[in-house]
Amino acid sequence: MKLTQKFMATAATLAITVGGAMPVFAAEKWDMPMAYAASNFHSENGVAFAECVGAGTNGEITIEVHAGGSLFAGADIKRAIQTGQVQIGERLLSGHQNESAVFGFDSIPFLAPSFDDSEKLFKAAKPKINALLDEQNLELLYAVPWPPQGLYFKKEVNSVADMAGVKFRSYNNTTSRLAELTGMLPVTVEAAEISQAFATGVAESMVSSGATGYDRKVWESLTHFYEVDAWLPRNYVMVNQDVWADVSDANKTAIRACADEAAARGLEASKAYTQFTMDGLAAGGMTVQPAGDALMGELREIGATMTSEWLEAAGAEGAALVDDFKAMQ
Ligand code: PCA
Repeated sequence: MKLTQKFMATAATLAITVGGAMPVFAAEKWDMPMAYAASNFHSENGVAFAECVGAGTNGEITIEVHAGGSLFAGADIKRAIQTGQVQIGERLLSGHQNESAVFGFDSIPFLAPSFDDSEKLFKAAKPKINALLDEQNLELLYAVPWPPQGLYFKKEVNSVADMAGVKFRSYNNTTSRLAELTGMLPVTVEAAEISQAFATGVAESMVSSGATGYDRKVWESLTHFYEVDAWLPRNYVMVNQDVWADVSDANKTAIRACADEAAARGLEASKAYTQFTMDGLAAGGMTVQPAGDALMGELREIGATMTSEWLEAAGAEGAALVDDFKAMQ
């Protein structure tokens, strides 16, 4: 907690204690930036989590969700939590592979392409992720996967050769690398900005879930969505550890219970949103279909290259995580 916040909280407690007969805890308000559209299931889940925390802590901690990157853009949310600019927030951790390659464990092509596999992979990774976040003054509350990742284009694509020179919107190192290996031109754009990027021609392709294309109405600019089931990256809700240390044990228990509920509810929502949003893309006029065999074969080869590159970058920790996951199969 920042000193000013601490001072204000203490002052409020004193005022309440002096003013009334019974000492009462000062109510604390936490700001929770989220990067994606308010209508997206992650954001709706965050709002339900916030309501649960308000009720579970008897109003001692209330959380205000700021969706759509309105308080901090996605890339800035993690640092904002670490440094105490906000108390809590949600971030796609694979966007921080420059800090540790291990953060990219959920974006390895074809390693864990289903919801079941993704849960197992997360279970294998959780101790390592928690240890890394601990070093960064962050406490993980819950994580929810995006639906499986597929490829968006504004033309029919049947092979990697068809992708040459296409401007490709990326959201982390892995997606930029995918662009390079397929001869495309990566440009990093936040999800909140993609409609504009596609409309203005800054980008003309991306790898993402049906969910993000649906949220951003990409059928206004793009024509094809190919189901690839490449990986299921996760959003992580994290709290600043100094803030967390000041939370009473009873409230910690209440917040953890809300977080567990949010993880389960978010997973189910992600599953349900998968088909719903692909249907929505088709209703918007897009061709939605599985990638063809020839394209899938080429993508799998590229995936193998990306897997060995990740294993090299993530070292023994990465290898152990993948082994732990494989042992669960
Ligand atoms: N949507 C996010 C990350 C993964 C996804 O499905 C995005 O495109 O930014």
